[in-house]
Amino acid sequence: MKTYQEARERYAAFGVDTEKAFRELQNIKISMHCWQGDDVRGFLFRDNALTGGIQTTGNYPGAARTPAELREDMEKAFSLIPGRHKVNLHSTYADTDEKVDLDQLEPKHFQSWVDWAKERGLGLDFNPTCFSHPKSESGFTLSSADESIRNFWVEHCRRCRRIGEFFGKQLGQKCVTDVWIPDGYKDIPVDRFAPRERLKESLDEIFSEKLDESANLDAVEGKVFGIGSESYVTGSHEFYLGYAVKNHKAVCLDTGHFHPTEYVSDKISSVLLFTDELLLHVSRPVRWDSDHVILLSDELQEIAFELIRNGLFRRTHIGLDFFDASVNRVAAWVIGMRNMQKALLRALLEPTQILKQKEREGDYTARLALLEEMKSMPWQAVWDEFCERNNVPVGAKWLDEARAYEREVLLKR
Ligand code: RNT
Ligand code: ZN
Repeated sequence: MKTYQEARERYAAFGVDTEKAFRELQNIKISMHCWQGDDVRGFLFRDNALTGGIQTTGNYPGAARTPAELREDMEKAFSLIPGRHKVNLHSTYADTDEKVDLDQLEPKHFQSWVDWAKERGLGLDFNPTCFSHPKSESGFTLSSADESIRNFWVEHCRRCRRIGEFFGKQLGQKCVTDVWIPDGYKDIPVDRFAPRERLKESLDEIFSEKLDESANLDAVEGKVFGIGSESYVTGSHEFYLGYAVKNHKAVCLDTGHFHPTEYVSDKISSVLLFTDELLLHVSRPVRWDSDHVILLSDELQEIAFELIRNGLFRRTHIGLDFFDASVNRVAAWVIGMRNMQKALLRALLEPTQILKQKEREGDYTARLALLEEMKSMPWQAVWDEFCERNNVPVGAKWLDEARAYEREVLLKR
């Protein structure tokens, strides 16, 4: 493309090699969360309401009802997204006719997912599902004061790790198994210590089993509050940061899980100084942890800069986490995945060495001027070229394909 050649030359003038950026971007996998496809319902307990203080709103037609439909939808999305990626599963997305509860799950209940992932060259990530279940109704799971409840969830998480390890071994790429629990109090508690002490004990039990670290990576995800846990969340960020540093686990930073004036982009460099690997749940909070589809926003861009500028992407697992039921679900995936990639590409096209040097020299004028000039460099032409080379639609053309799929498949459900 002529515009690409021009863009290539303009970047080259700053010492940036667009071809190298392509090679880097091609190798960055993003974990596409299955739960956008069916509003976090899963297949094990179709009648259970979504609980745990998270919520989907909207009733856009066409949500997947079976594992086969969900896979078909994700395949459609992947056909519109450049590169080869991973799929993030929750335990309730098991594909089985057996009536199994969460404390009985085994790798075999996910065999069809593994077969599919193998066939498509996809990786898999995994999550225990400590919500939307009668045993989480009290609002407490791993930090419950009720021993039998706590044991149930410990057993669930132990099994999930084994399933994660199975994924990793079968697919020859590490599975990230992320523990998030909704536990917390609506109103101000008297004892903030005891639930956290119990959560620590539960995690110690869960992680006591040694698994193959090249196949499974444990991550722990905190948050500041949820619906129904406005005053206290057992698994806070500080709790998990401490736990992860001490026990060599990965922290999961979800971009919707902090006070609205905090930026996850500013946390990455600190967290990765004291932990080996990081998991990101890229989401978009609107006034609360609303899990809107991610935009190509300033903060998404800043996160991408943080990952690229110091090579931290090599120790970071990028996953998406949003669930919007008011728009076409396949489109939601495509918009989110492509936005994440666009942000990474823009970061890869930055003349970072020049900027760092200006900063070291204290030339903040040049730093500011160049950063602003970079915003109007022709990165779009480079992105289009990347899409073309990956045989996926350039520009808004993907929407026509998503619409055709909606007419032919989704609206007939
Ligand atoms: C909830 C957490 C968690 C979930 C998924 C479905 O606040 O972000 O990651 O969104 O497990
Ligand atoms: Zn999350």
